[in-house]
Amino acid sequence: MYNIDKFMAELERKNPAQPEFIQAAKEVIESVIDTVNENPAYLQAKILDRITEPDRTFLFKVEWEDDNGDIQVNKGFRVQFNNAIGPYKGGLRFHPSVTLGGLKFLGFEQTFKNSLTTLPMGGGKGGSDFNPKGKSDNEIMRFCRSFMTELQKYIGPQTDVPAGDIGVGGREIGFMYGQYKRLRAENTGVLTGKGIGWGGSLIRPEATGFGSVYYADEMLKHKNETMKGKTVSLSGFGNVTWGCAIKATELGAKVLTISGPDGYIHDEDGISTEEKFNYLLELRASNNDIVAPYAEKFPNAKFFPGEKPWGVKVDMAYPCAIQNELNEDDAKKLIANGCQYVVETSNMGCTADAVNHFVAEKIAFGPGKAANAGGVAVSGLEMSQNSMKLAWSKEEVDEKLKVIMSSIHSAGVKYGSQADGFVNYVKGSNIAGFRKVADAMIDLGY
Ligand code: 2IT
Repeated sequence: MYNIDKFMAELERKNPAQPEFIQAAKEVIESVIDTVNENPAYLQAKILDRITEPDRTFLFKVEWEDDNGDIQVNKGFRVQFNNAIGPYKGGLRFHPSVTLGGLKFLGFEQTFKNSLTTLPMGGGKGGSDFNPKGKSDNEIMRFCRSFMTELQKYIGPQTDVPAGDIGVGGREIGFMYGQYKRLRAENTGVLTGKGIGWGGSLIRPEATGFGSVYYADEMLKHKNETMKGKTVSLSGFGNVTWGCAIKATELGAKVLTISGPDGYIHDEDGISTEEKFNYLLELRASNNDIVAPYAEKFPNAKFFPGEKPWGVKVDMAYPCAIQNELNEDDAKKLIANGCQYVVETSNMGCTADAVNHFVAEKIAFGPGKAANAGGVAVSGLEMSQNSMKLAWSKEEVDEKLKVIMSSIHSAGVKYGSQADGFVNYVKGSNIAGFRKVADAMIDLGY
């Protein structure tokens, strides 16, 4: 039998100074501890000890030259967490906050998220402490080239397939894929999130945001509600926020906020037009990492410097920026303002206290590894298309994405429904994601 306090103390001892990894592991273990303790095969297999240890981690040096001709040095990482159900799969994050512990949390989450997608993908994550803010396109290209020169030793279309994450979009994937092809002389689906003209999948850029709204729509349906007329707050302003804003608007909701490291935007008119959606893409492409210019471009909108959007009265909140961006105080503010749905679209966007508060207050809370799985799901569909050497239409990919999000929602309901009808999606999704990986690990031996 596992004793959770003892297990967590030992995990902390073995992984010092990695608070995000411990936070992610604790949430999963709290959800699955009874399932594990009631299953002799899991106990005999020491499954918790094995599932919390990454298969391997790579740390490497990335040297590149800036526009002044000065040499710059960054850290590069790839965490191959678990490949029991398929090749390692997960994004690359370029952000100054990137550390090994942070990527271990993301690789751990990715393992269970990918399991929930129904597709055969293991979990991995990588990236660099490189800060794209203020960099020229040429600097980004030189960095990506140097990063891939080393990373290509550890990845491959059948072993480990990276993609984008914060700071890594189509432009960066292009530079990295180009370098991979130069070095390996092969045309394979070694990365996903590729451009449409060179092996990418339609809907991949939109997929995380679209998927999260499809997931939210399932949560609403489960309570006999619809998106129509709901007010929505989003954080962030990148690719994920963009996809959410488009799909939420299409389903009849009104998106009121976006945010950046500099503060948040409140747009009473709704972030709801083609022009506004496209402006989000411009903000991201500028590499300035700020949202303030939105209020200059659309003067009816207000900019609130240094603040987060969680004080705005809305029916639904979607954190879409970065881990731990929504804390317990924010959760209390949202609930006090009548918010009924929280759709965690960033990875571990809510602190543990915030999540526990939402669940205790019986707010419908969709955890990141379920709600944001649409991105990696369409990455999985991109891999399928690359393997078959064909391309599906927008409609085909979108339909598959909808089916996947609905099945992820159902898995949460199956394992997370309580006697009073409340669905604890955190517990349900963790159990569903965990079981598939754990069962595969047992089948494969050690
Ligand atoms: O967090 C995520 O799921 C991603 N950044 C997408 C990963 C992928 O392989 O598409």
